[in-house]
Amino acid sequence: MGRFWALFFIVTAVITFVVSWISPSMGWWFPTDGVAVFGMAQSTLGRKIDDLFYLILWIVSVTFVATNVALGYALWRGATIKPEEKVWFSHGSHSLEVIWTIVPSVILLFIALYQLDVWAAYRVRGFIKDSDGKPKQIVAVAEVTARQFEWRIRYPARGKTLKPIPQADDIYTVNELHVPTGDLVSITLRTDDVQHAFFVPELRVKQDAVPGKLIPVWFDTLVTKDYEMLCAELCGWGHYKMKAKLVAQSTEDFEAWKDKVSEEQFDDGYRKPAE
Ligand SMILES: [Cu+2]
Repeated sequence: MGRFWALFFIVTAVITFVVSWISPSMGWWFPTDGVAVFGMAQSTLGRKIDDLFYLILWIVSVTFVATNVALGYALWRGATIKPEEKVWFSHGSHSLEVIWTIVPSVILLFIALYQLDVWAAYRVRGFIKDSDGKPKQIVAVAEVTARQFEWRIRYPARGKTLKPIPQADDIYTVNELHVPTGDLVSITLRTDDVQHAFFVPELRVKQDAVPGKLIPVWFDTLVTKDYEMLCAELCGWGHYKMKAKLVAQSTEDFEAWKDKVSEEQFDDGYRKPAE
């Protein structure tokens, strides 16, 4: 019976390892572009975040294999030991304790320092640079207001910039955020009631909407398509209804779409009678 349990735990570890390593390419992990074996996010910053995730996957894989080989060896040795064999007891090892305290500390400290640049680019304006080293221009496209249970979006009229206070010619949509592909765009995130969270999984963008706060969130999109836009905070009974759409389109299509919505919104229904 001892051999059965030894094998059981060894096989479990092998399956866990294999599943973890094929997950990214099978789409069981994060949604990706599906191109490479290790698929990537569809935004520049998202790709940097993915690099961090893959680095951590490497580190935990090496640790997992090392500890599980030792565990498997101990289990198998214990299961196959002959009755006449002398058992060996350990009462702890000071050097081992020191090693497995220092090594994880160094690894954690390394990750903490290594991710600082990505964190800064994600959170601090001016940390995203152009190819010539200048801070990249961020285009404020819209104000996104979460409420139970929908997203209300306010855009400035064509040729105008987004103002903190609603303007007479602003354009409004519900559950559909349009952005121009390729541009580094920002939204101002707010909430009308409880705490919500703006989440676009394919872009690796996630930000809580906190009552009383205006929070800028910036991201770019590498592909022209519709992305899933979700609420990632259990905000009430209708939380599931906050599944919306982020439409990334070419700048011309974006402007044309704005014109169309503006025309519909300000149409007073009056039609000149035919002569
Ligand atoms: Cu919500």
